[in-house]
Amino acid sequence: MSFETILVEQRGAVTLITLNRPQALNALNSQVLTDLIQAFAAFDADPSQRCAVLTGSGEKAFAAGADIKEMQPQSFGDMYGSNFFAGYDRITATRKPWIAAVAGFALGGGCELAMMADLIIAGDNAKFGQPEIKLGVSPGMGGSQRLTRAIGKAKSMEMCLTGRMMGAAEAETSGLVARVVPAAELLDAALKLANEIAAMPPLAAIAVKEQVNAAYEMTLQQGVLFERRVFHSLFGSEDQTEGMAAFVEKRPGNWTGK
Ligand code: CO8
Repeated sequence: MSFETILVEQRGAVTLITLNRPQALNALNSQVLTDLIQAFAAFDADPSQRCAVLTGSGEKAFAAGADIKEMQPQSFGDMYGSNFFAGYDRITATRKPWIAAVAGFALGGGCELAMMADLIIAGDNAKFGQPEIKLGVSPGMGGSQRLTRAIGKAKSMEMCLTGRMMGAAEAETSGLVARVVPAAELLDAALKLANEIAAMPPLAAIAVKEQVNAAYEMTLQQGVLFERRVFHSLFGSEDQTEGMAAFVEKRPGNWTGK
């Protein structure tokens, strides 16, 4: 499959998706969204693929935001009428796990896209920010919600109100990213982690993702009940039978995803 604005490559059970508009610091225009929707849908539908990595091209930027030049002439009617960028909801609906590997700028929509991932790994040169206020607008792809849930109100409010960028070290201590690695090692580290996740029983991986995401949507009591029911349901899978037998027999599990 070939795309105008992204590169997609299967590396074993891992799909690597690379934003590929380096001349515009990977700014997210409508074509990027169209391409990403197709790539993530193909990844989700392909049984040979177990985990994905989304990254930017080059070390300078993951993505420097939504494409300002595309948005500049738009009116309220254009934005509201087209439900501009609502298609990103289709990417967050991806059922299999995926990782954002962020080097350089992840600003505005770039930061918001990274936060749609199940987890972020950052290069030590990563810079996260929600600078939309400087353009007379606000976050629009989930930044005010996901950043606040990730790092808390005080830091999120400060970043969204001032556009201040947060470096990789602060992003790690604040809980925005899972891990920071030297920028030159970012892709290898992300692929290594993706392969580790890809080697897990696939139904359990989807179940874990649903459980952790439920923590953002439910009360504690509802979430714990949901978790327990998902746990119970995995006892209907072949991989549960295999996983527990493999433990008892002291051998690695052989997963069927059934
Ligand atoms: N959109 C379009 N083009 C961009 C963008 C962008 N977001 N960012 C960079 N570019 C382009 C530049 O225009 C430039 O192109 P050209 O050479 O043709 O002039 C090229 O990329 C390189 O950029 P710079 O020369 O500016 O590179 P610098 O190293 O000097 O600066 C920065 C890098 C600091 C990242 C700078 O480019 C910058 O500030 N970019 C804009 C960052 C920003 O404001 N992002 C937020 C955008 S708004 C947004 O994301 C809203 C999301 C919600 C939308 C949802 C709608 C429902």
